[in-house]
Amino acid sequence: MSAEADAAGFPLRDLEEMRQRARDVLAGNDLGTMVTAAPNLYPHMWSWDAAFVATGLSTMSVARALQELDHLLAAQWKSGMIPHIVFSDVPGYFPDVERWGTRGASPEGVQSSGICQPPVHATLLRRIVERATAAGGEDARLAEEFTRRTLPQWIRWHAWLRSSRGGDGSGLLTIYHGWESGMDNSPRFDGPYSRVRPGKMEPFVRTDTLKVTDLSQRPSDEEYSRYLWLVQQMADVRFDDARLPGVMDFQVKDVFMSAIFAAANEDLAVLAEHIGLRGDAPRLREWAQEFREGVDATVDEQTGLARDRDVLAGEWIGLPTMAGFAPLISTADHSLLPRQLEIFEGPDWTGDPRLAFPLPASTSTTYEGLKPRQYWRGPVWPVMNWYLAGCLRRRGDEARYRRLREASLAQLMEGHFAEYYEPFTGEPLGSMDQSWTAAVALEWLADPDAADAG
Ligand code: 2M8
Repeated sequence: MSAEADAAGFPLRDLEEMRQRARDVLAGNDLGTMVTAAPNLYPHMWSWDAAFVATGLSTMSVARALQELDHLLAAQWKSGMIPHIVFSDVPGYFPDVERWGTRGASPEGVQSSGICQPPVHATLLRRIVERATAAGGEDARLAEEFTRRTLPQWIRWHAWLRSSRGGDGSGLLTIYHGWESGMDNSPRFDGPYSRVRPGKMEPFVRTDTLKVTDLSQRPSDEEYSRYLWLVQQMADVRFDDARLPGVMDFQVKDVFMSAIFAAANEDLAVLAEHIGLRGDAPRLREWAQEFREGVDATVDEQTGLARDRDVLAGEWIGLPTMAGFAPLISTADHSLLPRQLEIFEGPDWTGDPRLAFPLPASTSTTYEGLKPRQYWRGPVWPVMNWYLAGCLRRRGDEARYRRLREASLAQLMEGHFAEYYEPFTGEPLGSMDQSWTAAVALEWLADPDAADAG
């Protein structure tokens, strides 16, 4: 995997250089108590980014990793919701806290958005705790103290998701904005968004397209006006959970987020047991089971992929996106796995010989709507590769984990730690020095077997 580095140092020379650069990226984005999601495009803390960033930080310092999660938890709303953005004082991101209109709704002294993101936190906290426990000494003590102190907050977060977003017995969580999925403009949401008709609202000026100036890499203006309309609809009811079902133009049962939730409930149960709070575990395991079953029930027998549901239109959304692999994250039904894995490794996904690296793109590479350079409509996302590989490893599938690790490290050798990559050329796209990309690079490298891949 060695290559001649150019004057600017790209591509990287070896894995040791990758480790050093990834550390530099996180250090460069660190404001002290928050690592911003990216240096320029995203100068704040994002909820699911922060969880990935914390695991990356824990490869260097468990104390700093836990501080990151503390910063996120300090923004938790009274309801239990963990907001998707915790704003720093750095200007230049739109929509900012004023546009969100969350003052008064978020906790005193906190500036946040008013929606949530996928609940990967308990899963990644479990990973940090396991790392710290294995290290022993002060790391183990800190991790245990943190878990004991914050467990009630994580449980409140899950309880809020279960009751406000998943209380209808479907075993699926509802999102009211594509931003809540984290896969903002995935074609999964084209149908639901087509029915969002923005009414009268304040004009706005985007800042993202000032930073990523190749417009083909970002969502369109039309998409943004729908995003902003949904923000306004929520602000109009003061982000009151009980009123959202009655007012929101966008309501989707998100299968990928539901699978993440199922897995995270199991992980939170394990954490509760780890600190001796066995009483909380049964309820968390019930939720895990409920959402596992909810995800499994969405699988389309014809395509073998899991589906979202457009609540307002009463329709399944069965497009070939990464969300179709939700059962790989959560299922306990082993009869579903062979087909899912066959598709995952087949010619529409990681087995497509045209790929620069055998890694899953955000939509199938043979999908007619594939946009290989555009955000969640086709590019490969390093953070997702690591998360999915971790799910496979948990199932004992070490061979597939290792293959994904090898391909991911080969991809990241180009050296920019980009937000996402063009699937066929490997071109880095979106933001460079994206924190969660650097964090997962550190995670891949922390695996002792990673040395083999060099
Ligand atoms: C992207 O989303 C934000 C809005 O939340 C944006 O485009 O401004 C998504 O990729 C999301 O998943 C991610 O958490 C965020 C920060 O990396 O950027």
